[in-house]
Amino acid sequence: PLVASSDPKLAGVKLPKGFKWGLASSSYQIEGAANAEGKGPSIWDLLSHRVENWVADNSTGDVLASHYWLYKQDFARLGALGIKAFSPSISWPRIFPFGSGPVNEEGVKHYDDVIVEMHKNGIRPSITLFHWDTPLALFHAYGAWTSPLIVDDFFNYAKFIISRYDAYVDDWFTINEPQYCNWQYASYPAGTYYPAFNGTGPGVKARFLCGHYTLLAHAKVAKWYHEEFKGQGRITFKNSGNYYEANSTSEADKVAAQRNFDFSIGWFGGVWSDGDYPKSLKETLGDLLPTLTQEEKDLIKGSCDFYAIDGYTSFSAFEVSGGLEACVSNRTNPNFPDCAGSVSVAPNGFPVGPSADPGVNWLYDAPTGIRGYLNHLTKVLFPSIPDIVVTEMGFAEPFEGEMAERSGLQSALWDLRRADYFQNYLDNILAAIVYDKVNVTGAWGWAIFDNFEWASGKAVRFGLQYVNYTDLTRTPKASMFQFLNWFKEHEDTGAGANSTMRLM
Ligand code: PNW
Repeated sequence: PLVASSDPKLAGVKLPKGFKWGLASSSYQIEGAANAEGKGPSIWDLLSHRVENWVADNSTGDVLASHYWLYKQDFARLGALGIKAFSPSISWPRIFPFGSGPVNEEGVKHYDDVIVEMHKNGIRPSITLFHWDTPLALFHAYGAWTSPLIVDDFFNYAKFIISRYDAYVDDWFTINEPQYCNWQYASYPAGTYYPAFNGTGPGVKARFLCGHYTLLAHAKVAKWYHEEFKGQGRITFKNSGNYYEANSTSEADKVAAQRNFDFSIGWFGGVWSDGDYPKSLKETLGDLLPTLTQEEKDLIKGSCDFYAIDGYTSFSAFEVSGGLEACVSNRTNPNFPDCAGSVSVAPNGFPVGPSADPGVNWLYDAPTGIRGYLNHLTKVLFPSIPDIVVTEMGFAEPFEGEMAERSGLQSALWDLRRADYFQNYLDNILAAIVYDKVNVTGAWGWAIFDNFEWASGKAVRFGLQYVNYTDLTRTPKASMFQFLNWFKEHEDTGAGANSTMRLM
């Protein structure tokens, strides 16, 4: 390997048999072809085109890597590299240009062929149904995710896709990261993300309505999948969550760490307990948080077959300035409603990575954080989780300008920081499995190649392959080989008892 392992004792130690691994991305971030073959607009077409500075470099998803046109060569290359699983998302407005109503047959034919081509190249699909590209028509019609009407529109779309492709798909992810109903991401204020509503005070309500109907939409699809359709695969949603370590041993910092968990993954954690929202959310939000009926709680409870965590990095949590009490009693406090401070600094003195975003430094190369998180999630936060999959992990490079100064393409391909990130994250996932007995059954790298990084546009690159946005060539980076070599060393291919070395 290019980069040394963080734990030499893990050399040659095997993953559990059947461990699922591959690369991921999402429709709006890679497809391009934004107006092609009958696709309707999504909120991201509007935001990137019509709202000034929504995207830092003013780029749009119109062309990008043009995966919509180049998927055949993308899958041929993936297959040739030996990657056996890919997790894309399907664009809802390509299937239903108005969000509901008439089906766009050209879009359907496209995804038919995408699934066929993946299988032809030995690549197993795990598919996300919604990765933030809300059909614009639904936003205009009723405010999309802030309205109960979205539940049935999503349900109909999901039923259509799952009925058609279930036999060819391993895992269904209904929703990507419902946490972004409320969270701040990049330079936007909280809530401007896929609900595309923001605001403080009463505006917070829209963010929690968004979470509410997202969760109910997921749960309705999952119930149908299990009880009526009796699907052959597994279904869940992807959580956005980072690991929070209390910044000190003080009680206030410990409370802050727990509040950070509550307001991120805890918000949707009722799946693993009684179906309800956490007490801290109810107490702090009061009338801003919708109430779940007993029937709804029963629907939510148990609606995921496994836990999916997009766990990129670690944060230090600390008491918010002015104290918790003052913050929770003032709805216009900028820290409301979580009222817990956190900064993404590598908790144990790990190297600081380049910023992922022009507004917020959130992504640090803190590999032991993922081991701590996997333990905390399955042993402390949600002990009823049967197994856990890291559905996204990855590392961003500096911006184009900065990269050009560091000699452009050469440094982009020789991405040793990202290679180091994957080597050490994967080692720590393996350590969680073999040393701590956490039942981790899969890990996905983000991203298949450089893609549209939302508010950062094309300037922040997460790919294991470099995309030249002028001639659309793709080139594997050093991190791709590091990633592949890691799995070559640790995958249990079942080639006979003697080839399987176990640590304990
Ligand atoms: C995920 N954070 O978002 C999304 O699912 C992807 O679409 C995105 O490209 C990828 O991660 C990289 O950013 C996140 O601030 C964005 O902790 C921000 C955070 C986490 C996940």
